[in-house]
Amino acid sequence: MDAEDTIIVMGNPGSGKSTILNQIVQTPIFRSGLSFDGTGVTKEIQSCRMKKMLLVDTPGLNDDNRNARIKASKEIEKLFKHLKNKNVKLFFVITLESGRLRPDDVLVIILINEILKFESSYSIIFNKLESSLIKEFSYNRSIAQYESDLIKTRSVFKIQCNKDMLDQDNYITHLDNKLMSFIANAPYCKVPSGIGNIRHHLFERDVNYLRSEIGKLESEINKIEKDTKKLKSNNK
Ligand SMILES: Nc1nc2c(ncn2[C@@H]2O[C@H](COP(=O)(O)OP(=O)(O)OP(=O)(O)O)[C@@H](O)[C@H]2O)c(=O)[nH]1
Ligand SMILES: [Mg+2]
Repeated sequence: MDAEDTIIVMGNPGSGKSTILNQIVQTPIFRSGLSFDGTGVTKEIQSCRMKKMLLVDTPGLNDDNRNARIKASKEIEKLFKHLKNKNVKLFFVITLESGRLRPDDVLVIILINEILKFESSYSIIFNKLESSLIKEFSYNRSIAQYESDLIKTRSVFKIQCNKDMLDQDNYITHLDNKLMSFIANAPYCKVPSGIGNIRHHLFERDVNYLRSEIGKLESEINKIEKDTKKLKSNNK
């Protein structure tokens, strides 16, 4: 074990990465909060030392803004290049949508594991979970549909949604000791010496695909509206 644990949080914008780190430090060192311009709050790697831990915050990877997405990828690549051959602890912070994993979050896990050569162990923190899901939700059960052992992990922690925190900036609440012991017991991942590029364009393809599907739906709706108008005027 290294003298100092390097704790890296990763994930998509708004999942609560910076907020979690602020709870650990009990000070709003990492900027967190609502985004008003549709792009992530954390733009660059930010770190802070605390009690034999180096806490590292990263920008949300799949930002809606293409330039921010590219910048976030470059920042993360730079971080891992800097940490080459080191043992670090990697935490993906994820939120659910109607009790389901979001494909974007799964893609983040896959793309980061890809540059780490799929040899790493990592942890997942489910954040902002509805109380009904705290017991029921199982990561490995929901990941089963992806039919890949590469994205399985046993190191999972769930954080219940804190209603007081909703849309707050730099909010600090009491620190959960269970979170601290989860972090202390989380597996290490050895960063390889060669770090490739994050294939961030895969997010783009998804967005473009969605755009084209939305376009198709819009023209179908237009056609239905026209046909309905025609039918109505024929019936007059
Ligand atoms: N209700 C609730 N809101 C939360 C919780 N955790 C974080 N939030 C809110 O979610 C918003 C986004 O949190 P951040 O910590 O800035 O998210 P981030 O992952 O660092 O986002 P980027 O820096 O944009 O990548 C903030 O308004 C937080 O107050 C939680 O447990 N419950
Ligand atoms: Mg942040």
